[in-house]
Amino acid sequence: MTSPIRTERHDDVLVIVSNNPPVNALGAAVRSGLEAGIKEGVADASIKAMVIRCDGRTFFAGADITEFGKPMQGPGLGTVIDMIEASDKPVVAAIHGTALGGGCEVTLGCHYRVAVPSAKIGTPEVKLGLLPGAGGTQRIPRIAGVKLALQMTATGDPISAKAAHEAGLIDRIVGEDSLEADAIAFAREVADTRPLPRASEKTAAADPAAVEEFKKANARKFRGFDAPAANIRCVEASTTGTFADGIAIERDEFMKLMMGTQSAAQRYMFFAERQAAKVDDIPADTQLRKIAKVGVVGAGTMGGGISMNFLSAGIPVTIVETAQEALDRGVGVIRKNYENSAKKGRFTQEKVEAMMGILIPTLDLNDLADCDLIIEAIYENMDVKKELFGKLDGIAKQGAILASNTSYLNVNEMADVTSRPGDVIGMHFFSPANVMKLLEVVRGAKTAPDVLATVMALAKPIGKVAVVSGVCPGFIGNRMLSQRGGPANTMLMQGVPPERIDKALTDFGMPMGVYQMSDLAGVDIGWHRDPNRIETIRDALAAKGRWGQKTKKGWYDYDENRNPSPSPEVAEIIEEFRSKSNQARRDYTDDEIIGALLYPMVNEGAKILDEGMAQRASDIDVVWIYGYGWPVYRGGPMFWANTVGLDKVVAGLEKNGVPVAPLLKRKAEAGEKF
Ligand code: TC6
Repeated sequence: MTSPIRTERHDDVLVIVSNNPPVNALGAAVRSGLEAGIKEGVADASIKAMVIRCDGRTFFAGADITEFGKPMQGPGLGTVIDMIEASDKPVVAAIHGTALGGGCEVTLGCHYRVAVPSAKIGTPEVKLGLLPGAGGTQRIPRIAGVKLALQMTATGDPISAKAAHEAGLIDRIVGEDSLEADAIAFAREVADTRPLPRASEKTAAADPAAVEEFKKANARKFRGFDAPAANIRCVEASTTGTFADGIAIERDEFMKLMMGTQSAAQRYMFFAERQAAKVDDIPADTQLRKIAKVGVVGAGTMGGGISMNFLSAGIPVTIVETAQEALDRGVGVIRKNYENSAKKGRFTQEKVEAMMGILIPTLDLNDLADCDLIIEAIYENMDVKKELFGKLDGIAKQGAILASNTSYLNVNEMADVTSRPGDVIGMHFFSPANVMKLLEVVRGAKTAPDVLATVMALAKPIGKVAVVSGVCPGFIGNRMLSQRGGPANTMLMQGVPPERIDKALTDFGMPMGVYQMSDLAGVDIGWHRDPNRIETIRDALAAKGRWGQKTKKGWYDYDENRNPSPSPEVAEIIEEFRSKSNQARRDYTDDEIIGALLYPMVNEGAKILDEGMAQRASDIDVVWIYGYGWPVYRGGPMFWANTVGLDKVVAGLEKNGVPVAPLLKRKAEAGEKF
């Protein structure tokens, strides 16, 4: 097999080039090749300096994640980097694209770094539940200080070439189109400079105040995760001992994380997210339809949020409402959201104007005639939606895609009122639609393959993670969510207070509990609005005006700042219902609460898989991570069920009298996983 690494001689400079598509991951062959390249440069007396660069779209984007968890082949990355640094001839990293993780660490082992202006550099290992374990936690603080090292390693967010240059991580910004020539010229400039700057020989100054401030500022973000604290410990260690001491601590912390469930879950999610974009029965080279202009029907919360996704990506949007006032309100909200982001420094006011400049508000549905994709975001009523689809069928140009943002209705019924059911699809955005990353793409019975492929491909430029769902009530996410209401109510009736149920879920890592979510959405949603008809606890709360956060009381009482506290009135209402029922009191541990609420969801996930409504278990996990804030370090409900043990899940369901899905039962009996 030919090596992905080649060397090219430019007089007295040896250029070591990696060509390992798609992202130049540092797999075993790349590491061996790098080692050989450095040896060649060191041994050749006519070579005075070396440059490391990559072909293709990016510098090394990190270790090859597919090798993790398997026996190591070839030289370790840390060994290769140490060897680069030990070279007695200067080595220059020539960076384009994204120098990430191990790729960033390779640059830090080099004596010098040059980068094109568009390059980014970062250590995203924390997002895989890891840390930069090839010396990154020790070299970054020694070059750029503790503060930036904490930021880069523990948040994992990359920084621009400009910021890296200012911090000393990049020595020179070079021409966007002349990276190799400029890197070679730079290598010649420094060819005779001695001593060579070696990060491992520098010291990092302790900065306890910066560490404390950083921990405090990120406490909420890091809650539940193991890796950020490990990154912080390693960076702190860079200030207290020798480089070798720091490396020993880094190794130890790295191995602990690598063996743990959290990193396994986070690495699984990395591939799950990318896998979700693929539709098994549609070839990757399917010709896509061109989406240059989008129409959105409805300028309410959903329609506005959906429009923002396209405007932010530079795609013009025609937004339609039925009344001027509603249209003005919707457009006003979009502008306000953008201006708030501009105030926070996310982009400039000019960018706000540019995005608003490609938004065309109208009251005339006929203005959608030139749109390539039309998404309806009107209220959830099948008759109204069908009527709209009938009209759109008469207005939309040939080849336009007609999409519904419904969260549970049957997309096939909408498709069947048109003369072009192949062009109809579901695009279920999650609220707030401009923020939430999940897009459930609902494949109707007659949806054409190129329509599905086009919508799946569109997700990336608008910043969404798309998952295909078949047509079933509530699709993947809401269908599973609906399974936890019943068990939660049973627990209430057995004397478990709502705040205990919610706390078990938030301690598990969910952003909110069942009742906090109900208060946020509105207790009155779907309520029959007859205050005299009180059949459920929810009816009783709604009849008393306890509609949730919007009325400052729902399942909880809320203060001026929307801080919740348990409500004595709610406790009384629940007790009244409880005493009238025949339910005996039952104590639940937190684990039992979690089992009672989440095992039925896993059970439903198994049915969804068995029915072919989801392509794969990992797609279900992607839905839950990006649509409902399931803690990524637990890997989504199906991955989590594997870690619990499917036999235990089955036993828990049976104990609570829930019929077990055949697929779940089969897998548990066979000792298999999802
Ligand atoms: C590390 O370095 C630890 C070091 C310590 C060692 C001791 N490995 O995202 P895309 C695949 S940990 C293997 O769609 P983009 C990806 O699965 C690593 N495969 O492209 C996909 O495959 P598919 C730290 C990888 O242009 C294809 O490449 N580094 C890796 O949207 C294209 O990927 C990171 O965490 C990898 N490292 O984004 C960076 N990376 O086509 C991870 C990608 O079969 N990577 N693939 O589905 C990224 O963030 C992005 O891939 C990107 C490019 C920004 C580099």
